Formats: sequence, structure tokens, C-alpha cells
Amino acid sequence: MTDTKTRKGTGKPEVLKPYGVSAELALELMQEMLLYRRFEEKAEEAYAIGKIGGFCHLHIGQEGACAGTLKALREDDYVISAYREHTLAIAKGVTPNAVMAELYGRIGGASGGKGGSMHIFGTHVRFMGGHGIVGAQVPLATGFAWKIKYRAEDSVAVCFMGDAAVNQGAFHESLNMASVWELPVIFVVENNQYGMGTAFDRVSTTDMQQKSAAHGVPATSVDGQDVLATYALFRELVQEVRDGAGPKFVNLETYRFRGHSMSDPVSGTYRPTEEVERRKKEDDPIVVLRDKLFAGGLLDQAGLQEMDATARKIASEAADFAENSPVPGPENLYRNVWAEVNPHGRLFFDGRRRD
Ligand SMILES: Cc1ncc(C[n+]2csc(CCOP(=O)(O)OP(=O)(O)O)c2C)c(N)n1
Ligand SMILES: [Mg+2]
Repeated sequence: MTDTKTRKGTGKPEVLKPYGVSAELALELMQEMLLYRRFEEKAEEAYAIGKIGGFCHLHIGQEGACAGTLKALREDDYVISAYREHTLAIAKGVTPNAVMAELYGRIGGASGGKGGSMHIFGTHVRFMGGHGIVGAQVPLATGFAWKIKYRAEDSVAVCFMGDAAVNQGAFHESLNMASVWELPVIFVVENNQYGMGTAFDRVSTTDMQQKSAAHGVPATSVDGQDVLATYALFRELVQEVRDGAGPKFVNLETYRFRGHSMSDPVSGTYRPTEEVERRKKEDDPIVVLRDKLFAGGLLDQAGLQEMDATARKIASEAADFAENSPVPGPENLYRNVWAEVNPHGRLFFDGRRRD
């Protein structure tokens, strides 16, 4: 994405030692998180002036969850998520152009402009959506993991969900099956503590760490605002699951810096403004990593600005691409409804890359 080598300082990389992460990788994570932040800000701006319509849930504040986890995966690993998925799609390899064009509802979008914000897919890189029904992706992830095991592959399935999904029946059915069949799947709760306007402790008498216990699925908690800790945990878990350890559950503690969706206020009555302001100040995953890199002499202000400029450029080029992509015409009405047959007589679902 950028020439991170030029940003490698001469300072003490001891700051990275506890995580077992190289300076190059830490700088890559920084560049990626900056891109996710600038991309979402660009989408926010486009939404505000009416260029994007419908639902739109931003991931701002949760960039560590995205960068730290996906960095530990291979291209043939499956990722599936709920509707707060724009940046997860990018991290898995869907281009920023295709994600932005999907938000704009344009033909160049990842789902041909017919899915929008909540339904971004990139099956060519095994990004399996983008799902609007809370918890709906959890049984699907279990199915991918079953397929991996059935075909004796060594990929893993990673299923992201919000904290509200753990009270859905589908979550428990899926964890039970995954456990009984020892499937290669990691269930990750992006625990931002709220499901729309409802705090988690108002809808649960047990804490998140206990949610998988009844199914015998081992649980771990991690500070998702610390991208290095998140990466270090996933590097370990992914390897264990790839090696046949069976399913895992991760309580990834994070916080969203915006409202639930573009139509909701940032704080509202369900969470005090002071709480939001404090978390933004103390727990911004980009600032947390920046401070470590500065302290270790691995990055300076000029280097950070250079990286930020790269991120802003990619986000703004994505918006230009979306603007210039046509809206899908009526000939697309019946496309992607049924599986199509290719010239070899095999069924396929349209997962081609659109740039
Ligand atoms: C089955 C179902 N019930 C209700 C809704 C309405 N709804 C949309 S988002 C949401 C909250 C989900 O919160 P969480 O899982 O914590 O994810 P977050 O938005 O915090 O990322 C609800 C209740 C829905 N989409 N699906
Ligand atoms: Mg939530």
C-alpha cells in the first residue's frame, strides 16, 4: 500500500517484543487502520450529502478489530459478518473501489450495486457478506467450517458478530454443532457494549466470556483497541484451529465512535456523551498504535502524515470511482437471483471481481 520501509525508524523495537510483531507488520497495520478510518469518513461525508442512501453502519472506532484479526488469515480462509462490514470486506481483499461503489448502489459495486451497505460480498476472496439479520451469519459460518472439514481442507472460517447476536437461538445452535463436530471456526464477538440503544448488561445476566461455556467452546477476551494484542491472539488461535483444535470463541472488546447507523445520534440517551468522548480520547485504536510506534522510534509525525495522505487518497479515489460508475440498469433485475450455469455446465454464483 505504501513504502513502509522508508518509515522504519532507528529506535527500539522492544516496544513490539511482547507481541512478537515486526516493525514492518506494525506499520502495515497502522496504514490499514488509517485507510479504514478515512474510507468510513468518506462514506459518512457522501451519505450526508445524499450520495449514499438506505442503511449505513460505520465501523469507526473498531478498526483494530478489523486489521488485527484479518491480518492473521490467509486468502482461502472464510470471513463472514453482520452489516457493519465495509472495512472487513476491504481487509479480506475486496477493493475499496468496489466497496464504495456498492455503498453508492452502482454497477461497479461488490454486489453489482444491488446489495448496498449491509450486503457486501467478495466470494472470490471468500468474503461471504454482509448480513442484516442479527445472528444470521452464525449458522452460515458453521456451514463453511463443515465444508472445510468435509473436504479435508486446512482453511478456517471466521465469523464476526455484534454483542446482540449472542442472545439469538441461531448462535447457540451453531456453537453446539460446531463443538460436537469439532469444526474449524472462530466465533468473534465485536463487543462494542451496545446493540442499537441497548446496553449489553441490560439484556444479559451473564458476561460475554461465559456465552460459549455451555457448548464447551473455549473463550478468550482481548482488548480490540490494541491492534497488536488482537493480531497476536489471532495468529495463535488461527493456527490452533487450522491444526484441528476445534471451534473457539473470542470476546473482542471494542467501542463504536459513531451512532448505531447514519440515522442515529452519536450518543443519545442510551450512552452518555462523556463516555463516548472519554473512549474516543483514551481508546482510539489508531492513537494507541501511533503512541507505541512513536515511543519505539518506528514512526514520526512526518511518516504518519505520509501514511494518512495515502489513506485519504485511496478513499477519495474510491469515491470518484463510485461517482463514475453507472447505476444498474433494468437488465440486471433478474441477475443474481438464481445460480447461473457457466459454459462448462457448472453452477456458479457471480463472485467475480469488480474494480
Ligand atoms: C433478528 C433481528 N432482530 C432485530 C434486528 C434489528 N437490529 C438491527 S441492528 C440491531 C442491534 C445489533 O447490535 P449488535 O449485534 O451489538 O451489533 P452492532 O450494531 O453493535 O455492531 C438490531 C436489534 C435485526 N436486524 N435482526
Ligand atoms: Mg454491539
